[in-house]
Amino acid sequence: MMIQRFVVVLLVMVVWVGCGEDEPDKVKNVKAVEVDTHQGMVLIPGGAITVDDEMVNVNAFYMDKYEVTVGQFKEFVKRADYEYDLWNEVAEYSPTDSHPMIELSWYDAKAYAWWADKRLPTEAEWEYAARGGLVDKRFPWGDDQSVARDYANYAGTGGKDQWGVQTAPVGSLEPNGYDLFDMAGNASEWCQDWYDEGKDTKVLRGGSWYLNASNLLFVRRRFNNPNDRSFINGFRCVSSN
Ligand SMILES: [Ca+2]
Repeated sequence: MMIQRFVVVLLVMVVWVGCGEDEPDKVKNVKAVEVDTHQGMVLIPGGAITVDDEMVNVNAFYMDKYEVTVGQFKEFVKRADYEYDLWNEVAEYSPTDSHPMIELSWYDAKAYAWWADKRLPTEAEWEYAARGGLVDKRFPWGDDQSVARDYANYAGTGGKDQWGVQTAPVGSLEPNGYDLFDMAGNASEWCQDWYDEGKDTKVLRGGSWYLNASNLLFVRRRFNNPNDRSFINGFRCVSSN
């Protein structure tokens, strides 16, 4: 009599363990899979730009039209089993799923971007996109500070800016020349680059709902320790493919 052999097939779940340089350690699940990876993004043409006194050539890339929202980040935390528990703090200034995600570190932003198969913009990419095709202007819409509240939620209220002590739902104000919303004001946006040579702080751009109009100027570059989670800092993603 033949001895029947039972072959046990083990289905092994492949879990990323952070072996690649761009894979955040805390992301425990697989990446999001979208049919159209450029959904909600706009194509930014390449070109040259001078940032922090350095001329940089920027290749064409896609950028999120809107800041990453609370709803999108919740979806990431749930599906990627990501460790995050500051939802009460988030709700204080970004009360609905349509508001920009805030209270997140550079590492949190980086983890989301990796999961979404995107990345954080370099500072040059961020500013090139924020300029919206205009040359040598002070703000994303031009030089006229008197119309700032048409384009930006910053400290105080007036005109289209109806948000005094909180972020506005993303896309509430006018877009720039590349159809990007909130490149000035609302959440400050984490960039990929280090701000300082000692690599202690990361670049943040775009001013914020909490800061005054002068922070919307391109010359105003902000920075924070990448571990800081602040009520004014958020992000958006880009993609090169
Ligand atoms: Ca405001």
